[in-house]
Amino acid sequence: MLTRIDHVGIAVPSLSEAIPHYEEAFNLKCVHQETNERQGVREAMLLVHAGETGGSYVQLLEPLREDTPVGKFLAKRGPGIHHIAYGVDNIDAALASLTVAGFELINKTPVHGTSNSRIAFIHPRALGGVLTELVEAAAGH
Ligand code: V0V
Ligand code: CO
Repeated sequence: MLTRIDHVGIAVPSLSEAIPHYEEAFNLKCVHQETNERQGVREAMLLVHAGETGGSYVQLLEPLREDTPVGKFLAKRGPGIHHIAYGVDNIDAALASLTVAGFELINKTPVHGTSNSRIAFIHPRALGGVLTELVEAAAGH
């Protein structure tokens, strides 16, 4: 079902500070930035590896407001790893099979993700405290 680790999502208070920090630490390049109103974040994608089945990235996440998933996370836990995202070829099929297996999905149908990907979250309660995202990249990504 899974094709790669697509990204590791990291909650940060400030993208403008975190982006150059990561770029300098690991010689990474920030290849995309986007505001996602529905998810309540501004995010930056730093390319780690451009693989055959799609890239792997560090995703830095700055909350748009306090009352958002990342805003609440920062207030409760402080900066750190927020979620892990796995690539899938067919997110509809992946969600159908997880539903049959009884996993608690936050998104029963895919929603808009970075660079026009289709994404869905699985509740951390269902996976040992790890917020998990599935990503079906847009064609050509
Ligand atoms: C909260 N909890 C987490 C967590 N956030 N556990 C692990 N990892 C996280 N990131 C735990 C928290 O410690 C509580 O545990 C419990 O969940 C309820 O916490 P809460 O603060 O009351 O939060 P809720 O219930 O309002 O919301 C938590 C969930 C929410 C996970 C349901 O954050 C959510 O819907 N997340 C999915 C959307 C998202 O994260 N979007 C931002 C990334 P105890 O105390 O009860 O044990 S957007 C993105 O990645 C994009 C756009 C992309 O990749 O393209
Ligand atoms: Co993500």
